Amino acid sequence: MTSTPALTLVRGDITRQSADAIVNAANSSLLGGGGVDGAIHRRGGPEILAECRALRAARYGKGLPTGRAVATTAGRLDARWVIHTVGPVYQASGGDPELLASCYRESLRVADELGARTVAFPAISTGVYRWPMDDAARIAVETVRGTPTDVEKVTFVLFDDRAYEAFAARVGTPRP
Ligand code: AR6
Repeated sequence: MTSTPALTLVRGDITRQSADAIVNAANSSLLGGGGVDGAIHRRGGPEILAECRALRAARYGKGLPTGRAVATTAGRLDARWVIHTVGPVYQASGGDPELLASCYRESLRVADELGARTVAFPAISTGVYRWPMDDAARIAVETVRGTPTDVEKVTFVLFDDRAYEAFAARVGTPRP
């Protein structure tokens, strides 16, 4: 493992990003849903869901556990892989930061297995799963900075100003 990746922030739609791997904020069924998950399956096309179904049948009949990650093709997205990770539901998990950190660590581990060098992440668990944005941004940035990986560039793709500002506050502005 080389070092820790360079961090970039983008405001926008993760399905419009170009990266070796795009991370999906999935649920344990791996069968799709709303938010990022819905957008990825809509734009990526049916190939992704077909692989998710095959993974379920082969290995995750009881569901992919919270904090774990697994890869499929990226279908029509401008990426080679989608890495599906299951974020914790804030209330049900008691806000345990380790579970959310695990999503980022496990996604980077899967990215390393694949040989991905650029990875795009959404703000996992901050939508339907209702993790408070500032705390989620802190956990995301600290975890990516603290995880040795061969991934060279991580892009956090933030859907709105509030998310972008929360992540920008954590990443900080580069010193001149
Ligand atoms: N690109 C980037 N970010 C997005 C996009 C997009 N296209 N769409 C939404 N966001 P969520 P979760 C932001 O709900 O909280 C699904 O139904 C959104 O504003 O997608 O981990 C799954 O199937 C928010 O900041 O994921 C699960 O059941 C962040 O992405 C459940 O939702 C995450 O919101 C997972 O909930």
